[in-house]
Amino acid sequence: MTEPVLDVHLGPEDAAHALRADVRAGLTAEPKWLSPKWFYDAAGSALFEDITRLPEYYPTRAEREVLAERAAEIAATTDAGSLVELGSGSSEKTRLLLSALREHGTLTQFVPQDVSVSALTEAAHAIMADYPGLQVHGVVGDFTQHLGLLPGEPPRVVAFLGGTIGNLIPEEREKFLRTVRDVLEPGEWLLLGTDLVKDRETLVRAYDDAQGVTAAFNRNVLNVLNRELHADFDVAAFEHVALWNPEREWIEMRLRATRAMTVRIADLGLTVEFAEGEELRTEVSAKFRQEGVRQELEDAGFALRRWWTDAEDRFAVSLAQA
Ligand code: AVJ
Repeated sequence: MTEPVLDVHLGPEDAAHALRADVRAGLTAEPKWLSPKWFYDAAGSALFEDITRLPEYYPTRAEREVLAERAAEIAATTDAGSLVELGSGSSEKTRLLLSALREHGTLTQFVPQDVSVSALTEAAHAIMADYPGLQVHGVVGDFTQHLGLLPGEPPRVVAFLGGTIGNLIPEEREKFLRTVRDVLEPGEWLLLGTDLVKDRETLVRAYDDAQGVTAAFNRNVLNVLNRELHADFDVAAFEHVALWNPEREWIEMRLRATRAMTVRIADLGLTVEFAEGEELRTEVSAKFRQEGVRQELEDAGFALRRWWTDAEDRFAVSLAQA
């Protein structure tokens, strides 16, 4: 069997270095924070998969509905020669797109990008098995850092799905969109998934489900720190918090210390104090409006060509052109 081509821009040492720098910055800041990047070890990725199947967590289903309905139109509008998927892993949605693009007849290459070599290799093999003749060229890297070197037969469609752009704060978003625009040639495409602003109840429930899966996902980041940095967080002593920030229009996930604690992060030579009730921010998940998305895309040099939502207007998929 043919092997997928893999470009590796990010070795295990880079990830370890980034984790250490990030954790030191976040845990010595006031208020304390951690990057959502570190949720996704094997256990965290499995918990996220569980989240996507929760009754309260509508974004995955809503986005899938839009893609299922619009995949053929995406193919016809873009004539894509390659599909580049940033933060790949959402294999089911990828297949909706690949199938429609293959059917349309223009697609020769799939370029999945992810931070994890193992996830990428596995996904690449599965796709190659199901799409004979499709060239798969994986890129191991961080989508906020290694976009300069995106391969792909033109015209490329860069897909950034799931609403993951909402995990970036506005300044990071601006930089990210600019970078994507700069690696594309005029006429190439960005397919962007964004969760939409809606009533507080629906939003908070999606991030604080009845079964406590999101709570487990949130706390798991402390397991990651305990294992990777030899920290001694008492994970059970932190409570899951999800709240809607109406000014910023984003959901914030936090971990609240239920008692005063001293935590040692051995690999950083760092000791961190938590007061009882102190909250550590672990994620922002921004929600969007059409005019905001249009403006951010324009500011980055894209033109919004299509805007599609699910039947309940919960989630949007934008097709923008460089
Ligand atoms: C995969 C980043 C889009 O922000 O909704 C799910 C992650 N966090 N539940 C999101 C997540 C809590 C998810 N993204």
